[in-house]
Amino acid sequence: MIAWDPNMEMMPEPELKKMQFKLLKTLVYRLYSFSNFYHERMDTHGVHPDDITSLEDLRRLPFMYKTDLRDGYPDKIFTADQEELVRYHVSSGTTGKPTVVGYTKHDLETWTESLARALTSCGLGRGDVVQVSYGYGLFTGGLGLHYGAERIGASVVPTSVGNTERQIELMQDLRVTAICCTPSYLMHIGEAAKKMGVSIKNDTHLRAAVLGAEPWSEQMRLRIEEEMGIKAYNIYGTSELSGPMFCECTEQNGIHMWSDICLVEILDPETDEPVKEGEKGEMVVTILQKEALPIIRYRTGDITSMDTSPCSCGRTHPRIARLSGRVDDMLIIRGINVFPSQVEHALLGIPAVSGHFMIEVGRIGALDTMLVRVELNPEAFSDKINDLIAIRSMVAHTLKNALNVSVDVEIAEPGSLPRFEGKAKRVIDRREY
Ligand code: DLL
Repeated sequence: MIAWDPNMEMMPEPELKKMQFKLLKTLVYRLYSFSNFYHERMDTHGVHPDDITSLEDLRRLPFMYKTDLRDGYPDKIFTADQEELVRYHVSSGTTGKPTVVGYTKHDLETWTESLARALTSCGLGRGDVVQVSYGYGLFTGGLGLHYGAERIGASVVPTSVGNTERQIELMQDLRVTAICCTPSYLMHIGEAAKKMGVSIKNDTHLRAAVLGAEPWSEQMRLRIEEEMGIKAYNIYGTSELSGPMFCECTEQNGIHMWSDICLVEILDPETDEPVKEGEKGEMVVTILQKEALPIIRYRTGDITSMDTSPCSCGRTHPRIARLSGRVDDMLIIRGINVFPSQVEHALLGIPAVSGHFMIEVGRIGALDTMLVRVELNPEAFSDKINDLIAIRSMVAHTLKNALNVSVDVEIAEPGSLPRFEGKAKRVIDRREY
């Protein structure tokens, strides 16, 4: 078994727990002393750093939500000065404002090391040629995996997303052995390759894929592995935690959550009580070592279960199961997180449209589609087709700007979309994973 950091990855559990407690205690004292946000939160919650006397006392600390980052936009809750920051990444917020994550040099180092462990645990290393087809830029996927793959000594092909035919040519010409991208983009690459008369299985050197950033199923894994003749590994992370960080090992039996980097709780989202091991609940994560944007008890919204039994790979860090859904209504469209509340927020800024809308999500081939049906106000509605076309393209433009993803727009007559008596159900998701 090859591990990137064997001493850490195979540290006996009691030692790991001791380390976690020390890190937690230090973190809480630091934040209470230096962060107004955390100081006030802890005071309001009636908890003082002295109250943290064991790992279990983590539960006494207040939760943190995505909305806290949005409210702190752009950097109000950072605990490092701007001069100490070496990177920003930005992801979708729940409404108008995105969430910004800052990184110090140390934060980037921890993130890169976690990815070096992750990629090594999928059997990759020096000699591999890794094509990074996650988006580069504000999204954490591209740059995160780029630095992780360089760290393990692999040769990186930084293709980012798009230009699919060229990606396939490069994959062949540079003898790419591993690809990192969303599962749906890999399926799309597979389809495009077929059209070009290229068999990924027979005409390339690809042997592994590191797939994440959106939900995918065990059936999809089997299909990808069979069709492409590769091993497909599940990688997880969120921008608030730093980006992709946690991954399956070659046992493909759960995602290892590095215990020196984070503390994981699985809670019943209704009662906030921990569920039993193996039962599903919302994953709540505390990042133990983060300088610029500390994260304590972050409600990820992701549903999974935990397994603390030893993994046959020898790693002692607990594993989470494949994610099985979200507690909120966040959608992931072509790798971009979209909240229906963002759609509503953007639409309400357009005087011609009423507050009634519906979202239909589907898939053509391997690519996600999103259609937003928008009802117009009676005053804005006209039977002149050109007027409607102009409104439609204006709405599509506004939504693209707000969501960072192109959507189809259909204009609906006033009064024609469903009205809801209880909770509005505005999203129809027809995708199969
Ligand atoms: O998607 C980070 C990432 C990049 C992960 C590349 C893996 C690979 P965000 O854009 O902030 O960050 O989206 C985070 O995506 O809360 C999950 O709901 C979903 N997600 C991420 N990985 C997986 C996965 C990146 N393996 C949100 N399976 C998370 C299912 C995933 N959902």
